[in-house]
Amino acid sequence: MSLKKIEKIKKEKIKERLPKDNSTKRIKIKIVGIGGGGGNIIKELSRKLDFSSNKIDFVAVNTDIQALEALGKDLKKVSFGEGETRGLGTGRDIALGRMIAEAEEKKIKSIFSDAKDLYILVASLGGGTGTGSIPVFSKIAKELNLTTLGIFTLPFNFEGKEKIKDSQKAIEEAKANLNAVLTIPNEKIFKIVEDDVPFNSALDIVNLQLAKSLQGLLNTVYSSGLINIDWADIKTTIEGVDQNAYLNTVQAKIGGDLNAFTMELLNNKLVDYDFSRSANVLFNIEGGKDLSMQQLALISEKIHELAPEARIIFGLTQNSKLKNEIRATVLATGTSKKKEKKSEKKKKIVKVKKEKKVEIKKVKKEKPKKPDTIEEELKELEVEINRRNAVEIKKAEEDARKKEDEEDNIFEIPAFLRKKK
Ligand SMILES: Nc1nc2c(ncn2[C@@H]2O[C@H](COP(=O)(O)OP(=O)(O)OP(=O)(O)O)[C@@H](O)[C@H]2O)c(=O)[nH]1
Ligand SMILES: [Mg+2]
Repeated sequence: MSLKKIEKIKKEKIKERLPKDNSTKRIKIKIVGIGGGGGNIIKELSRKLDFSSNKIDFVAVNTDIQALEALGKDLKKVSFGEGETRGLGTGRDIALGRMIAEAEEKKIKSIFSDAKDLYILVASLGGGTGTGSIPVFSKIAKELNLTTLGIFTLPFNFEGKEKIKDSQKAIEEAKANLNAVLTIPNEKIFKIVEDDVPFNSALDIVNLQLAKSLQGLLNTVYSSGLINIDWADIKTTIEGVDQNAYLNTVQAKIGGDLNAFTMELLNNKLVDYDFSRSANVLFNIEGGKDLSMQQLALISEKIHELAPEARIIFGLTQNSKLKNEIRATVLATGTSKKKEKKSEKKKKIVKVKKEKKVEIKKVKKEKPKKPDTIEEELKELEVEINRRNAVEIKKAEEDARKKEDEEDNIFEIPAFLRKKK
């Protein structure tokens, strides 16, 4: 066989291995920045991420026209509630922000009308526009059956407890209508920088870190890997409702301590998330030609050890730009069911105990005394019957709890052993 022919066969073989419909290239994403902080973050993202090939659309939404203009010409902008705020922002009025978003339903629907695969909502909470709008955006996204990821920052502690509470409330409401939500308390910045860092630089560091992680995630879908992660994998990871999310990207020189590298990957200090309770973990490793399966296996084992309940999806991508370096990205979501069940059970027990305490107090109040009349004697008899009923109810509840525990134990046994039992 001639050399030319061998080359031709080689090329055909490589072609065969690539995804036929080129599906990884067709994923369309829109990132919507809401309010001042949301706009700043997507500006940082648009600088970092490649959107020249129309893969990612950015749009900034605000009630503050000056803030929108400060984002430059390249970002698409939508102004909200000009009639109400005269383009000056809500002045941290959450109720006003919400009212405006509700009145701008048409504009929100039009932002969502371009049939993207994934819509990412980004806002810094604590002000009026972002905090008031995210529950409205989320509700409309759910009605339109879109796949969504929320990325929200919480205010610094020094901005006041009230603001943090209002922001958390808005996140809870939005989360019920989004697939997954990544929460970054701005306060966590102090875990990675000195306390005396200027306010604006602190915000920039948070924004930059977030941009890096999102870049890592999008790299995993946009480049076809040796072991390929595609849109379906990401969709599986974020699908569901009311889930917390975790995202991180780290890069290091090859030959270093891979264990420490993995620990850093799984410990993004800015994100509010309990990794050990992950239900889904997706991770991708990028590296040069010398990327090995062993590295993949080691990271995978560590993830399994730290998040034993998680379903793990992994990918391996060769990236010729990474010379002597390795980069890993992880996206995790959810709360593993088993632990959730246990915590729910705990809550139930606390509730039953509380009810019991009230019952006991009631019974104690009814001190026995000698009946004078037949009516009083009958009343006493009734109390006695009720007391017995309470004892019977308590016993029935205890039996039910025991049964529940037994059932739980059965589920801890793997399926094939359960059958035997
Ligand atoms: N991480 C991060 N947080 C920011 C940024 N800008 C503001 N924040 C935080 O977000 C909170 C809300 O500020 P804005 O985003 O300006 O508020 P808004 O949604 O525009 O609302 P109003 O201006 O009150 O209508 C602030 O209290 C800060 O904690 C930013 O660029 N990055
Ligand atoms: Mg503002």
